[in-house]
Amino acid sequence: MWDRVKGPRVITGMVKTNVHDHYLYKIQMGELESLLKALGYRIIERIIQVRPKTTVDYVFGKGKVEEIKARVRALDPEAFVIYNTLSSKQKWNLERALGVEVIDRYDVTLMIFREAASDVLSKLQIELATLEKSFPYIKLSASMKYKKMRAGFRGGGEYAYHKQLRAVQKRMKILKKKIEKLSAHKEMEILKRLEDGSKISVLTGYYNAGKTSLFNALTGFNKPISDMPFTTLSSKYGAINDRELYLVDTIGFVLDLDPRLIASFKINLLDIKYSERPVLVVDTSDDDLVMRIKIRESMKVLESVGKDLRSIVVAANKVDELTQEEIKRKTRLIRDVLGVDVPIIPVSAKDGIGLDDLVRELTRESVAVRVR
Ligand SMILES: Nc1nc2c(ncn2[C@@H]2O[C@H](COP(=O)(O)OP(=O)(O)OP(=O)(O)O)[C@@H](O)[C@H]2O)c(=O)[nH]1
Ligand SMILES: [Mg+2]
Repeated sequence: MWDRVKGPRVITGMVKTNVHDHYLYKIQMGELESLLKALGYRIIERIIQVRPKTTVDYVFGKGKVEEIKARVRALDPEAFVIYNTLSSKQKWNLERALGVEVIDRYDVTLMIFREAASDVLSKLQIELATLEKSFPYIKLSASMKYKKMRAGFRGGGEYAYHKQLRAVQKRMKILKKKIEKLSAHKEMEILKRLEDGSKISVLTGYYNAGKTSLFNALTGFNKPISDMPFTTLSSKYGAINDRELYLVDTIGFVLDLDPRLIASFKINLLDIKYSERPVLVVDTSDDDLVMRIKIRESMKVLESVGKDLRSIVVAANKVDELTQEEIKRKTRLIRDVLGVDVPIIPVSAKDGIGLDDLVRELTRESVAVRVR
């Protein structure tokens, strides 16, 4: 297991704004905590506040901030990690109030991405996303320091402040240019494959659904797989049936994927855009409710890049863990959540079940979109 027991300790927290939610928030917090564990952190406490709205200054209510401060004093964690998205002002205020670094879910996702990125393009995209995320905070903290310096009658602060900001802006501009260039090149490569008459099917789905395992089983590649979130960051093309079909292994989805992150990974989404029949890989070993939530989340991402849900093929993976009865029931559940009549192929990347059926479905001549 990747759960390193001795890592730095953190407290996690969330302001839960839906008073009627008794389940989803637990999955959301569980997901945040597995991302943290994957980074080697130990979760020593979880603090949830239920209130209809987050506060502009501290996310949490004033009283709760005092309570968190007491816990931070008692437990002395490395950081306080919150599920809600933090504005620069909230981060600044909370850090001053608690005396410890405060980060949000988006920061954690970026940290994971940074660890997993191995190719140039992913690295550039992550650096840009990180700078874009932290720029308002850098601006705020630089101006606060500058103000302090002015109060102390020490000159030169303004110059240093503007110099720092300009350097960050310049770097962002360079990164954007490089990404654009690589992106155009990548798009050309995709178009060339299509012109050559190949079909492209992208493997999409939640992280850990088994996309890479399926990709390996079908293409003969030996890409790394693991139960760590975001094992795969960059896309990889693999040909099958003498280049009749290209399978594409891609980055996994997460709950509440930050729109800024989707934007910075637009290039990866190009693969989905050009895929005639995207495969949605679903982990059937999950509980029903978790399956429902993950499928809905995946549908949101697919729709956000303009995919007609009726064009997808579902690979219901990990059926080696289910009985025949359960396979039937889970298939019905998937159909029910999707609300469209698409092929659902039970497969096991691990035991090689259903792989031929999946390839047959993907290489079939364009099927008229079926509507229920
Ligand atoms: N039992 C079972 N486990 C599987 C199967 N396919 C994948 N797994 C396991 O599921 C975990 C995730 O597999 P990956 O192939 O890395 O999943 P992924 O969707 O590529 O994950 P990311 O790259 O992180 O998005 C690993 O521990 C695999 O061993 C399967 O058919 N059956
Ligand atoms: Mg993968």
